[in-house]
Parts: sequence; structure tokens; C-alpha cells
Amino acid sequence: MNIKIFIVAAMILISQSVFSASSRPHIVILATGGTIAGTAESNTQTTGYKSGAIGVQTLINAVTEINTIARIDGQQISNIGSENMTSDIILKLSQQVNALLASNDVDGVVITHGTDTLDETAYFLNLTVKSDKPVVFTAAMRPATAISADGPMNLLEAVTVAADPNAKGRGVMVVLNDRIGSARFITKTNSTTMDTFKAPEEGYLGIIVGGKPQFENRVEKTHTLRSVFDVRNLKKLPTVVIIYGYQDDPEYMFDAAISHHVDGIVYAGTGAGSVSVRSEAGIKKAEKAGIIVVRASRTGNGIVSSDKELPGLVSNSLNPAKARILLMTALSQNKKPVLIQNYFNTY
Ligand code: DAS
Repeated sequence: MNIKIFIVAAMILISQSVFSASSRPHIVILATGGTIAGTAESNTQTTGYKSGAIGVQTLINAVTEINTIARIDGQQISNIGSENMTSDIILKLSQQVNALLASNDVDGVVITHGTDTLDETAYFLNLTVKSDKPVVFTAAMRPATAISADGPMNLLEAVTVAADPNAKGRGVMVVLNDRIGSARFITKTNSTTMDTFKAPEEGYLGIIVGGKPQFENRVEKTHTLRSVFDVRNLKKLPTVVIIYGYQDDPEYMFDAAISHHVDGIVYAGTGAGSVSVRSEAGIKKAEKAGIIVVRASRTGNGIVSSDKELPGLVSNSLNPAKARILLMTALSQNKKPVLIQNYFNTY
């Protein structure tokens, strides 16, 4: 080949590969642990394994296909089972996501997390991320060492969603098992099966078919860019505990919360947020001590609405765990019951 033609051809090839690399979206994967990073002694073991055993680079290396969709970087935030997730770690995670998305060089973020409390962290970010760029949580129900582990495909689909231009402005999303859910509504509904993440009343935002996201719905509740909550410089979240309602539930759970100087209490009431006479006395005592109490429903579905016969604010459609996240976030900005009730009606 003529040397001049060879040089021109080589330059075209190099410029094409540089162009295609920089035209791929830049997605950062933040790993926090969970079963997706879990390992077991045998490939048939799907319970009693160790969560958070492998690091973010190993997760990325296991799914080389993600590099054809996006330019990928990984960061390790924590490596724990999500039953050990804390408000300090989710605050740090939110601040890191905000810092990354503020950069023109980052197009989206994928977060790997344990399934047990994923809905809490995802909802916290839905309230506190100041960007409309995609933030996608993913996880796995089977450890990385299992036959038919679901983590690699879930990670690939999460990156696919985060890299999709249509994913912008939909709030924080949760991608598992070919479904795209909203952090506001989705929750873990089954302790062991792979189709565990559901929003029984509201459904999914969309599905992933043949490697392509197909969006079907948008969320009406306030989130991300329209949210008033700003935790970017916050050092610590307020303390909020959950007290569970059941036959014979004792008033002394409220005494314990008051003596530990909590900032808020979520009461996971029976049915539509009903309260036993003992817990009603406890709620009134807590309110007298200046603690904000929110009534939610232990059923996990449906609305808890205000009742002038009963004390406490109400959670609307948030389950008790997510009501706790909203109350912590709200109390970090103000303590006015009327404003906080308004957040519960609109977020
Ligand atoms: N290991 C549990 C957790 O970290 C369960 C899981 O990830 O699926 O939440």
C-alpha cells in the first residue's frame, strides 16, 4: 500500500475509535455491597452466603459487554449487606452522587446495593439528588457464585438504562429482573424470589426488551431536581425510629424512644394506620416531648389519611421504612408539622 494512503487510513481509523469512545455516555458505578457482590461455598448455595465479598472492579470485569454501551468507571462506597446500611453511609452516597453528576463529564450513575434495604437508599436519593441525569439502583437475589446468578444481567440492564437518553428526569430508578421501577414506589416483596421488586399499586416505569429500555410511565410525586431537600453539606441525618403496631403493643416503646431523644417516630399502625389505646397514649406523650410522629401502615400498601380523632401526622402511601427516610430528610431542613405533612402528601 502506498505509504500516504496507509497514513490517511490509519488516521481515519484512530479518529473513529476516539470519536466512538467519547460519544459513549460516561457512567460511574458506585458499589455498596449486597448479594450482587456476594459469594458462597458452592454454586447451588443461594442462602446463608457472604454478602459484599467482591469489589467493584470484579463486578465490572464480569460484564465486559457494559463497555460497549458506556465508558465505565467504578468506585467502592462500602461493601456490606444492606441490613447494615446506615444513615451516615446513605448521606455520603447522596453527596458523592451529587458531586459526580455536577460534572459535565458524567452522564449517569449506577449503584449496586443489597436488596434488603435498597428501597430506602433509593428513595433517599430520589429526595436528595440535584440532577435530572439518570440514577439507577441494581442488585441481585443470587450471589455471584450461583448457577444463573442474576447480578451480571441486572448490572448490564442498569447500565443500559442509565445510558439511555430517555431515562433523564424520571427520578431515581431501580432495575432488576428486566423491570424498571421508581424508587418512590418500588419495594422488596418476597424474601427469596428473583421477581421480588414490585409496586403492587403503581406498577413499573417500564421494561427492558431485547437489551433496550421501553418506558411506559412517569412519576407524579416530587423528586430530584424539583425536590426542596438539599443535603449536600449536611453532616448528620436526624434520628427517626419505627415502632410496630400489633395486638398488645406496649406504650413503653414510646418511653424508650423519648428517653433516647429521637427526633422522630414512625408508627407502623395496623390496617389504615389505626392505633391501639396504648400506642395512642405513647404518641401523645412523644408529641408533648417535641417529637414528630407519623402514622403509616404495616400493610405496606394503600393510603393512611389524616383523622382528627387520632394524634400524629400521616404517611400517605409511603411504607413505614420509606416514611422514616422522608421524616429524617424533612427534619434535617425544618421541624414544622404542617410543612412536614405537606411533604408526605407530595413526595
Ligand atoms: N444480602 C442481602 C442484602 O445485602 C440481600 C441481598 O442483597 O439480596 O441486602
